[in-house]
Amino acid sequence: MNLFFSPQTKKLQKLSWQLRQDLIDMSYYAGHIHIGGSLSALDLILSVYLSDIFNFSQNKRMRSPPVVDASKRTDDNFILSPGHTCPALYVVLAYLKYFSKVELKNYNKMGSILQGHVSKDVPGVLYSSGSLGQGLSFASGLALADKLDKKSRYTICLTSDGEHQEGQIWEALMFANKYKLNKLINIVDCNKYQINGSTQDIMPLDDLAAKYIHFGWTVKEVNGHDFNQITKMLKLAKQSDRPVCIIAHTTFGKGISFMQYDYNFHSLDRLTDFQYKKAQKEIKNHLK
Ligand SMILES: Cc1ncc(C[n+]2csc(CCOP(=O)(O)OP(=O)(O)O)c2C)c(N)n1
Repeated sequence: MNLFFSPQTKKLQKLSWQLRQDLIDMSYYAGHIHIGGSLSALDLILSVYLSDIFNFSQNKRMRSPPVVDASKRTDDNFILSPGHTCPALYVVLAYLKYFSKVELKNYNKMGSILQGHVSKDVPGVLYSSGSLGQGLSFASGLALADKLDKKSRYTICLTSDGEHQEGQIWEALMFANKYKLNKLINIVDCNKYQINGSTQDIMPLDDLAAKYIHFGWTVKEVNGHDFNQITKMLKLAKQSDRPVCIIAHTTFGKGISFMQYDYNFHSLDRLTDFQYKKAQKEIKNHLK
């Protein structure tokens, strides 16, 4: 057990619970939402954006519109491949003031910029998705372009375990290996569940680390809710001479007792009053 928590780790831990509260509010006020995977992915996205390991300084303020011209962008790239877990990205971007936090309560409602799958119409988002398995290919293309342009930018992609059932993921692995895309980091949110069951029952990934190693990638494994571990691995990932896969072992529905390990919470239409109060109480206990 690691008993040392740096001030930065403590800050991220507190923020993680505060943003979990935002996700729960969205699940109560907003439209249909994919919550199980959003709660598992949150700490990974938080670490990418708020650990000062990567550069996301250019587009931070609402008053400066995001720079979309690739030749002028200086920020690192973040690609969310499983587009249905966009609520986790949106609460982080709202915290960083890419857009107003008020918008979160309109999530997935008619007319809102925040629709149910990630969209590059949202300030700070580079890639729209919903069809699983494609984000890593897009990220590999960005990483190759930066390599050819001799840019020092990193491309961080977040993929889910369920989407590793898509063949295109394995094409991207070969491509990234062929072009030695050492500034490409794929974080796999291994929460072990998907839309209608456990990943193990539906299509087992077996030894995912061994598979990535055979495809020529550097592989690290972490507890995907331990900020010390995640940030340490992200720092190490920047030193690799190959593409890096960080297999993050996460908890589906992390933090809300009745959602954890229950694939029925892959998505939901709205939390009931009882569920909302229970979830709020559980989060408050962590913020005391
Ligand atoms: C190509 C494609 N096939 C099927 C779907 C339908 N689908 C949406 S989410 C999902 C489960 C994906 O697994 P995972 O991302 O691990 O789910 P989570 O952990 O968020 O529950 C599926 C099959 C899709 N969006 N795209």
